[in-house]
Amino acid sequence: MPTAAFVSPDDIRKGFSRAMSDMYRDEVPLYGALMALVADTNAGVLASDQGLAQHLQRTGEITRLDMERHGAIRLGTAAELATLCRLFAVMGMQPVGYYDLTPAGVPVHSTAFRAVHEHALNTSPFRVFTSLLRLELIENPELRAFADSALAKRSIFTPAALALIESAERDGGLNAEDADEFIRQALETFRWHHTATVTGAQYQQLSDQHRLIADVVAFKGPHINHLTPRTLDIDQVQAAMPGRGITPKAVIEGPPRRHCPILLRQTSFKALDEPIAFTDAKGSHSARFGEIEQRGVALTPKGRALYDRLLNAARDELGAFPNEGNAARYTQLMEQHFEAFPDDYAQMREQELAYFRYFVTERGLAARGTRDQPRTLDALIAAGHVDVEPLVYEDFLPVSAAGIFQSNLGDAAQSHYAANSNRAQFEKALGRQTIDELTLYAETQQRSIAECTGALLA
Ligand code: OOG
Ligand code: NI
Repeated sequence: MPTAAFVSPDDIRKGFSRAMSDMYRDEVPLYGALMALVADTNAGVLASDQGLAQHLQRTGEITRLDMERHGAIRLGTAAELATLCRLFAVMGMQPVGYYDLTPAGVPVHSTAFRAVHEHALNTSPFRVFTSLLRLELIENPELRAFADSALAKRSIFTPAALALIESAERDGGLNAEDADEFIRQALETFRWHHTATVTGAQYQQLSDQHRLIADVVAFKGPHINHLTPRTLDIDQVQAAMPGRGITPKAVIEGPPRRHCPILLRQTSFKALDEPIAFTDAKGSHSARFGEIEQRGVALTPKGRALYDRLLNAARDELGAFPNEGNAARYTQLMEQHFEAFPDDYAQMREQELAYFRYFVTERGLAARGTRDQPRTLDALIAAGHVDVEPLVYEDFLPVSAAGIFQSNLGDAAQSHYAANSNRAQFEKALGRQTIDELTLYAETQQRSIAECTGALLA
């Protein structure tokens, strides 16, 4: 029997997220500069936009904004993914969504580990985009065998981390002392290594096959490759980046700028070239980059279908991957096509394009039980007894992710893989099913409706 009370998984995640951010800031100073820029921009936006400040207050997002970030790692084997899934479970993070990046020429498939309940998300929204390399896509059999054996030799978790995962699973949690130790030990898996496990020539061979394959196979562990803060105005940050010595990629991924932001907009700066000691020579490797993002309302399947259709139409008309040369035209095409997407929360709600949360107002409470109190949700909203707030998107976008991968792998030549998307194979490696993100949004929306009707109409 445990002697001390367990620390909640949400608090372990919060502590881990802070520890990861501190480690990354020490290792990549430009990340510190980006964090400062985002903090300044967010403070400016909140000061000038009272409405937005109030809305973030109501949903609880205001308290999580400063600590909100996501990271990304790339794993080499099914066993690594399965153990990582158990490690994240100790922090209340579950695999949400399945992303196939092979159509974009990146030989991985991925999920996002994150908290799933709105209360847990407000305590710490920390997420990790986690990719598994698809070794079967390496065409050269000798190179594939070499990659296989290099990965089989490494062990990316410390013995103490493994022991603490087991005790958390066995006892149902960790006490304060163990939780602190768990955070220290888990952090080791994500640390950067200045030494590679292969020779310079082997690294080159792997890299010639795909830069990402070298990034996974040549190192002791899956170093965190970026940590992304959330901004309230991505265009402002993008414009201010050069002034702080940061060069952003040419286009912002995701939807165009709107009054009512939808889904997710992201931009990044290029990976740094960092010195590496191979087993026989000195060289360099680039993997770590910086990214920022702005989050908007989560879309229903109908809204998402409209988003995908408009995005594809704009890209088809551009006729090429967005890049420096066609960035202005791309922005223009995106704005033009997205005129077909209502830029108004009330319309999005009426047309069932997005998810919302509902909150009881003071007026609603005061009118409770009175004779002419409205009896339906729509009537309660119209009477000001219930407020409507957009439900924030917590996940990722495959086309955007591919754009981020590509800009940082610096791959001019796009590779194409014939392989099909393979969720079943991914879930077999993971040791469980991934959670459907749309179900989570629908549940959060439903809970907030039940709270309102429970408080006002019961
Ligand atoms: C992950 C790239 C995807 C995002 O925010 O979409 C990503 C990686 O480069 O490992 O982080
Ligand atoms: Ni990212």
